[in-house]
Amino acid sequence: MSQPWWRTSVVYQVYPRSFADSNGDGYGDLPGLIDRLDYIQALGADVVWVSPFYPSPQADNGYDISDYQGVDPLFGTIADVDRLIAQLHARGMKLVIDIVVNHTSDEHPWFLEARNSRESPRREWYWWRPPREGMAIGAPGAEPTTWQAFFSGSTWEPDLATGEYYLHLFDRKQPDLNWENPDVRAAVAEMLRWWLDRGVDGFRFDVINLVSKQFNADGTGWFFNGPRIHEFVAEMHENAWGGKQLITVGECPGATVDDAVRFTDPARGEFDMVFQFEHMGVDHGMGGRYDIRPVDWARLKSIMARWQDGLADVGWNSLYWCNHDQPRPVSRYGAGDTAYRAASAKALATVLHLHRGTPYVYQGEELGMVNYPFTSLEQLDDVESRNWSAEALGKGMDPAAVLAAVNVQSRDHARTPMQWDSSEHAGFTTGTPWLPVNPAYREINAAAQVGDPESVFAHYQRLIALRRELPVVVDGRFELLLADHPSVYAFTRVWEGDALLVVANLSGEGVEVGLPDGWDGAEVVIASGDPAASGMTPAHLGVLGPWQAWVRRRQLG
Ligand code: TEU
Repeated sequence: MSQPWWRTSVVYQVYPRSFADSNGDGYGDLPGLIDRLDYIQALGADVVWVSPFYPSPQADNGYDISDYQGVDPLFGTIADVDRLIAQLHARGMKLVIDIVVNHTSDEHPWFLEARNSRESPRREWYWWRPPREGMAIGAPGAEPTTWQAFFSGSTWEPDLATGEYYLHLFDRKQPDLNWENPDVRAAVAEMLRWWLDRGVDGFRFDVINLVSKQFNADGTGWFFNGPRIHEFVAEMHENAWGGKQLITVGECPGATVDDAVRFTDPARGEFDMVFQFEHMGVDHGMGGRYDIRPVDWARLKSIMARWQDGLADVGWNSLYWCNHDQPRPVSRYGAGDTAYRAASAKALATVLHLHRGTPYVYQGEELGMVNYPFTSLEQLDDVESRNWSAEALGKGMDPAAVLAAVNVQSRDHARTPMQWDSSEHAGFTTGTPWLPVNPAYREINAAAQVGDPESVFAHYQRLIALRRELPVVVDGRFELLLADHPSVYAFTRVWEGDALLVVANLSGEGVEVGLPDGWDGAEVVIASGDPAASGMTPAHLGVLGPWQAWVRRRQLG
């Protein structure tokens, strides 16, 4: 059987609102993206995933959709999508669109109809429940379950007009669709087929493992990987794209390796890969993402290795350090704003791209963009950060501590405008950008890096080219070395006698480690950082400078 095309692909994620503004309104748009396709192509990515551009009240920047088959005027027109598809295809590239069907906007006509009356024919498209026995709607504790929403507060919003609560796992403006209802599932499949007819090549499914809910009348239940999840996904696959070769990725918070094997086993006909979250939780404490812990590399490596092993024979991994929901990796895991910023961006990229799976590059990651230095909570736009800050302040948390937490974790770090050049607003817009441009833009921008062989951008180009060149990068078996080392990330990849050794020092201090024999004199296929900066005599391979990384290749005898 021929291998699916996406096994050699690298996906570039665009958050359209922050990528490139063509009309000076301060918001990025689809024509702006089309103007920048040469840049993405030059990087070497062959698939572009675009975050939602559909009509939306923008309560969650488009992840609250009020019409699945249109384009918000903020981003352009449906003709722009057609042009985007045509221009990508002319370049041999593909388009992945973002499908958000766990919930709609509360302004979607389906929900407006559903909330009209208890008898509405659309009522059962959403989750409606009465208050607890003997309690008045809206009274504290009357909610049908004690579930907490991802964006703070209860998952249940009282609808006083009809006397029932509706379920929203995210913001109250994002009511959850009821997938138990076959009409909902049929509408989703029909919508997906409509986009396939327009020429899209794949889908990224937002929080798709939350669509099956176990809701018990006694107020217990759960919604991660619910009882019918695999049935729902397989049915959607069959009805929407059965028999077609797409690229599909399911975003699956809370999924285990075993869940992922089930989701991505080709024989089951569900997804090609999932976004898992285990490695994103490595700096979160029990209190969630704003309960911040230092990054523990030994733990992070063991998580990554477990996913590599678990999907080695069946299924496939997606590989990412960041996206529009995560802080910038250079600030989170790397050297931040220090002299080693670029070296750390290269080391992190080297490690990630040499794992087995499909790498995702989030806009600006390829430039080593950094977190925004927020000085006041007023500057935040992100609904998650704003709701969490309000709740934390309400509970009496010290405002300075609240600001410090969002300065590490806010989703807005990923959402400040793309840094194209050193002109005003970093070349993102001629107007006033909807979120301020990171002050680091004069130093960190695309114009300064494209064409410079020493740049972070050039390093990403080399890593992406290597994947196309060497089957061992795509298929090689992964073996973690130095598992307990607190800062050195080292592993081998082996495929039919072709072997790679990948070594990176993820710290600002020189280190010395023992590496397996036989690699002295092996061909260096990619390298970054300076061994001499270790302060030690680089007498052997295991002496590494700060944030130094390299990949060596040899044939096994
Ligand atoms: O994110 C779902 C998700 O679980 C997290 O990444 C989430 O953003 C949260 O911050 C965890 O702390 C997806 C989208 O990627 C995100 O942008 C949306 O806000 C969310 O679903 C709701 O559609």
